[in-house]
Amino acid sequence: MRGRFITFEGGEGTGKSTHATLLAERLKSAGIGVMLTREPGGSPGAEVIRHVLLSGVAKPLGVEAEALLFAAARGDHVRNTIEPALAQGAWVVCDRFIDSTRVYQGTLGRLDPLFIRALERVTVGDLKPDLTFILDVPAEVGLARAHKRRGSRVTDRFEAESLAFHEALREAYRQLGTAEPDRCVAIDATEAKPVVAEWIWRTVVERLDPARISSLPAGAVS
Ligand code: T5A
Repeated sequence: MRGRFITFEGGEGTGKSTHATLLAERLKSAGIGVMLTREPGGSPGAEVIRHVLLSGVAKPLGVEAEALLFAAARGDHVRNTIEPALAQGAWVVCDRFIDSTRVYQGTLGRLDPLFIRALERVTVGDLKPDLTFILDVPAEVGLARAHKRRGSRVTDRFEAESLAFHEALREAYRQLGTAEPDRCVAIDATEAKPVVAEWIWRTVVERLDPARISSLPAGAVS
């Protein structure tokens, strides 16, 4: 049986990595095979492109070129990590995916939606997340969390954008969630981690019924 595909989206420091990791652990405890991965990155080729993008060296090339680089990384990630894992029956939990390009390069970068859709067609084809969590916190809260976690390390390419940019990002994610309610669930991530984790778990149980998978006879998930 093919696995399920869950993605985490939201602005900087909203808790995506934290909750993707907690969900992956909980699914494993429930007896489900899990692949925890991230974008940009998640495959050896895509991790190289991640470095180019987050260091900011590609910024002078323009937003269109950055979108092409995110797409190149995504294509490699889908082919070499996500698709093989789903085909083997694992559930894939991914920190960022297509919605990040839609919001950062599409809405905020003002790239033509037709161009963004064309990139999606080439990189992901028919692959769509079964469930997407959009973690929502005020921009200043997310940035403060990201800064605290980063410590003395250098701010990355997108963290360094203005507060107005991050507020617009939050609004763009809200609109995206409203536009696709069957796939996207917005989560108030200002609450304490255990509370947020429990909301996420309940949503997964309601929408994707992991108990049904883990109760299949051994060998049925492969
Ligand atoms: N990008 C990416 C694009 O522009 N286009 C694309 O197509 C793609 C795929 C990726 C960057 O690339 C851009 C978007 C990004 O700018 P990244 O380093 O992967 O860069 O950065 P982010 O994805 O933004 O990840 P962050 O690490 O900044 O944020 P997270 O993952 O949302 O936050 P997390 O979990 O690391 O938490 C941050 C801190 O807050 C604490 C955590 O313990 C941690 O210390 N925290 C909480 N504290 C209090 N209460 C809670 N509920 C908390 N939850 C977490």
